[in-house]
Amino acid sequence: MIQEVRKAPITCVRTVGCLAVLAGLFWSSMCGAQIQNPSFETTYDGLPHPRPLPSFWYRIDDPSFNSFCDDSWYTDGAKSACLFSLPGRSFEAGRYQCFYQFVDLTGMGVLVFDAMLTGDPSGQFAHFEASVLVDDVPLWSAVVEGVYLSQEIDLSGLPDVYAGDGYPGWHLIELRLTALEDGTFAESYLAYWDNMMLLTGPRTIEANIALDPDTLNPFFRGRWITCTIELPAGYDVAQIDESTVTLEEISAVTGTERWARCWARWWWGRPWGRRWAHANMNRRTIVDRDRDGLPERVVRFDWAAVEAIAKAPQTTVAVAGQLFDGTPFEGTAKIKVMGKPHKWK
Ligand SMILES: [Ca+2]
Ligand SMILES: [Ca+2]
Repeated sequence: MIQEVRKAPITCVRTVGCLAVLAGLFWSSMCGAQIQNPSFETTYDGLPHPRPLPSFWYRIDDPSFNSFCDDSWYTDGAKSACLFSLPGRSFEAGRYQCFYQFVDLTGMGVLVFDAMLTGDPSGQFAHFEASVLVDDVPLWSAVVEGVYLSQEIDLSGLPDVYAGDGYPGWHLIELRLTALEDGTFAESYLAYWDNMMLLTGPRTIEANIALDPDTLNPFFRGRWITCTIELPAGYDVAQIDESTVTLEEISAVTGTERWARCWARWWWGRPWGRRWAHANMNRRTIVDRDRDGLPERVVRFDWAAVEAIAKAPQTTVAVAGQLFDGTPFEGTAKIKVMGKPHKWK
């Protein structure tokens, strides 16, 4: 149960104070480019009520919210940080409470964290939004009950200087719980945060995967499952390194392999034929089957190998790989598996 804090109303602290910024800069400059207390294991007794709060994290309070660190949920160490709404208090849309910290993100590519949204006592999260902001811009948010593990925020596009502080490389990371509507709610709504990490490598690109066929029929077995890989706008599918593409543990058979050579076999043994066939096959491995303007790369997987790992009635499989510059991508697709009639079993 969430115990309401019955102390004097909190004065909202809505200014990012210069002292706080300088203190953060000073401390972090001693410790290098990292988030201080990223797993929320280090706490202090905070006001307005003695309650464990995360050390090194500043906060903006609101009298209708509260926050703490404890062991009621965590994914790393033995504690996490929690922002929550107080039951019975009135809210206006847009009001929030947050933790924030200035961090030197020089050379960092990805911010990774775990989060969990829940309600007390029913367990159903509602009316509020949990979000992670970088430089006051929400780059991740959730409004649905659940556990969110290994969430990633791309930091690679950040400008060198955040206008809010003016120090090159330094940026504001903020965890926030915001009311989405006006109202008074009998339950408390909680957002937990834990296990924040900064990674220097590129983020994993979320790929859109389609399989053909996407349904396996026990009365028919083909040679190949065709897979199209679509990347978000700004990424070039021609940069996908075919040799790295896998469906679970199954390696892709790619455009320059035997399946693609078959149709061009006549050309294969002729002068210039092999070079022509390679060029033409590579062109043919880029399509736009869903006609959304984003090209897709075609690879194939061995039908029998996929059939061996697909379980009825449906299996979700991960297709992953890398671009030539090492940037990883990953996406999932569902394979339906038709059951055999009873007399066949
Ligand atoms: Ca922790
Ligand atoms: Ca497309």
